Amino acid sequence: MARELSLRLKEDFTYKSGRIIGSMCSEPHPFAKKIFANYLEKNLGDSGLFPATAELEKEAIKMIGSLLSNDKASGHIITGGTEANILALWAARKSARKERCQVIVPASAHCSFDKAGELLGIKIIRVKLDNKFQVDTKAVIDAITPSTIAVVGIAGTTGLGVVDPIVELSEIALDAGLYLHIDAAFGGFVLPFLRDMGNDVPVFDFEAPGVCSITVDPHKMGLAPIPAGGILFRDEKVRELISWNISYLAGGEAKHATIVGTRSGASIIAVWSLLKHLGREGYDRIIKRCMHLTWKLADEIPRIRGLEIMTKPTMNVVGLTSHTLDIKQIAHELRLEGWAVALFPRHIRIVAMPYMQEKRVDEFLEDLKSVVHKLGQ
Ligand code: 0PR
Repeated sequence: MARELSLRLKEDFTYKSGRIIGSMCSEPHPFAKKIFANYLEKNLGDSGLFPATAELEKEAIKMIGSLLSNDKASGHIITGGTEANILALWAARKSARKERCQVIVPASAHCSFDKAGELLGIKIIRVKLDNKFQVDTKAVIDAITPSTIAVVGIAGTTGLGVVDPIVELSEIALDAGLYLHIDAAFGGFVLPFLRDMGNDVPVFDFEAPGVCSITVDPHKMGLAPIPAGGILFRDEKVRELISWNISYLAGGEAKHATIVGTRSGASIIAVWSLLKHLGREGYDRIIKRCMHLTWKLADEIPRIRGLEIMTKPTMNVVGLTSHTLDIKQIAHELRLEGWAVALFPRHIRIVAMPYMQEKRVDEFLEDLKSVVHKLGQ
């Protein structure tokens, strides 16, 4: 079977190859992989059977909460950023108790907000960005109507890793009595460590008083095995809004505040262990390496004639674009060379993930140069 599987799975990309250069997911940390494999039977859908695992989830949330300036946060390790964003809008809708609901999101918001909108019957209003690709806060204010229940800010956009002006959004939300959710699915495991290293990181988390919940995914920059998303609510009261009592379980009565019922305890144990194992210093070291590669890419790309970067990177995401060449063609040629880049409408996204080696980044830059040269002829 091992041989058959290796043959059948040959066509898949691997992170080890260093060829996946545009993804926000990563090869899980080897330590977390081992832990994960040991606890596959744990199910937090029936937490009464696994109270010790449930306790580790509380501790993991507390650890992540303290990275985000709130060790009183309440929440769950769930399937991913999509589930987290849906849960946040669900909590917002419950707290607003309105018939017609609208949520204001930046134009750069991840498509999971559109999924949430359809599922929850909420109209998603996308507002424009400014010239730094941050949400235009004046446009947010202008978009508020009596049906608005929430505002979303992003700390690490999907396309460019940009952080919205969260303090301003917090003031707007508090003034208007609106729920504020921050999508830090990617940036939540980057920004606290950039701050540790003395970088000037604007407030993006629970330190801003209007923030009610944050999405933060261990399976992106946290290096945890999939599935491991995270939803953190400011306190237990917000989580309670979407909590369901299940009375008949084998483990006794339990409360679910997640979309799924049966859910992986192994994910949670892996996240808890990895947070303890790496500690802040471990993550600091990883982010430092990623940023070194990011600066290399951001320096080298504009040196290639015809190419430029969309904006100075805030975190380990680089947007490559061109005024003279078609980026679709560049992405196509790079793919033919075996590079898995992400293609957005106006740019190609490169993410300097922890598994990437400098050698591979140099090879990528060489191939990029050749592709651009060929297309420019
Ligand atoms: N929020 C942000 C800011 C994201 O970038 C992503 C995923 C999510 C939420 C959703 O996270 P999950 O995939 O864990 O549910 N962005 C990833 C990326 O851009 C993966 C992705 C891409 C997921 C497209 C879904 C999708 O339709 O690589």
